[in-house]
Amino acid sequence: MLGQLINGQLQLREMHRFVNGFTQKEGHDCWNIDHILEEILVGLQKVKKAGFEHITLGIDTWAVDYVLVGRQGQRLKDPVSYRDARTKNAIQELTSDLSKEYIYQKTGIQFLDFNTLYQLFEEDKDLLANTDKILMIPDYLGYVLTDQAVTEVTNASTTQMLSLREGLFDENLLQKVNVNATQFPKLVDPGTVLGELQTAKFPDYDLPQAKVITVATHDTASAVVGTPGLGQHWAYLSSGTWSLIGAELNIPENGTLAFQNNYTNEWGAYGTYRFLKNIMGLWIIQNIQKELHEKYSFAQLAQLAQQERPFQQYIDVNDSRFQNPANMIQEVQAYCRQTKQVVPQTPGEIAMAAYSNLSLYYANELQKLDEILGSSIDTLNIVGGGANVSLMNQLTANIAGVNVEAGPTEATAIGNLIVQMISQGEILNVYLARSIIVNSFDLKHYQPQQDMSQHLTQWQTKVHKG
Ligand code: LFR
Repeated sequence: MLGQLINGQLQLREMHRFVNGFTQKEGHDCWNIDHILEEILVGLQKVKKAGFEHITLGIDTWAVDYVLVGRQGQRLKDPVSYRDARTKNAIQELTSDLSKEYIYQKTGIQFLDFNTLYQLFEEDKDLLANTDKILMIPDYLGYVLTDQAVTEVTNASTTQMLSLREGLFDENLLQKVNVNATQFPKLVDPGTVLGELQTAKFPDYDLPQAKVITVATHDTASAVVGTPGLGQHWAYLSSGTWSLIGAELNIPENGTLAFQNNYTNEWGAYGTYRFLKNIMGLWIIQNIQKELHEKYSFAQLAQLAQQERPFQQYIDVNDSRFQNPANMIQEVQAYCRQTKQVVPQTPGEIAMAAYSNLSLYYANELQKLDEILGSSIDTLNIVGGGANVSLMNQLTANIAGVNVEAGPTEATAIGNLIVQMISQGEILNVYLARSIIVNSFDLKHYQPQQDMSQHLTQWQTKVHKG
């Protein structure tokens, strides 16, 4: 994504897009990281062809996954996806002698079985002993492009191994998973210059001169930077493969209520914290769409759903059975059958079941946020691809009784660009950046139209007792 500030407006131009996914390799779901690298180079080549010979570049990706690098700078194995089943029992095993309370007190990070902590716990010990560097995915990509290695904090915080108080890796936790702090390159904040793109390393590509900036490399951290929340009472929902719902805090909140509700304090750009919860998100819809042989676009699926009645079944979309099922449609249907509810059959019914239950979950978490933070959130800013689904935006407004501001859909790319622009002195700070976003993109407003809170109460009684 190419971004430029022209007459005080942020302009985006999509230069290249590619599909990313994991495939089975030696019994594990692995990412094809070389493919990602090649596609980045193709994208950069297109940027140069479009006439941009000097650029800055920022890379963000999903979190928690990593690459093990050996002493000669070589990759020791393909990175395993966090959706791989290897960590299924890891939380239980690891916390049998290091309590959950201790880990949460230390890190403030939610318990997700795929956190880096549990992934490393399942790694081969000899391999770890031969590992020179443990690099988070965007740090690895930056390393290959520039030969410079760092550990960027927004992403590193999702390892569940950083100490909230000291701001460093916690030795106790590292020891538990047989790694030590020297295997992580130095911790840096978003906005740090990483180095120059080593064009000579990639002779097959005609590349621009690029200064690589370490941005908020966790995609969700970038998305929050790119969310134009105004005033004091807004929450965000970064709605993509995952739905991340929460608030931006200046002081972390890792008290008992936050712990009991498994809220996370991931580190954000500019000294903030992402106090949020992971919800299964559009992953459910993405799988449904694929299983329908991509016969319908996402927009068409939403249209079909719109013709159905919402709340025909109450589903816990965060049930781990939906994390990586062999077949999502069958999994949703089996859930409904087992809980003695109407089984959705048509594409529209299945999509509506997913959308309406995602909206119920969002509304539930807005209540939780108010309860934990003592806040009264009146506006939910929805960004990411999910902001295009008006059906869900309106349902969420109706169930939660809040205003929904939808957009921009490319908040992650925008947040990435903003950190680059701030680091280069093109934009003064994140507050100004957010007002630039409001002036640059069409945002849609949704107000509650019909009180649907009774469905939340029923869902809470039937599905989500916590
Ligand atoms: C979103 C995201 C979430 C993280 C999950 C796994 O893309 O980065 O924030 O919990 O993916 O990395």
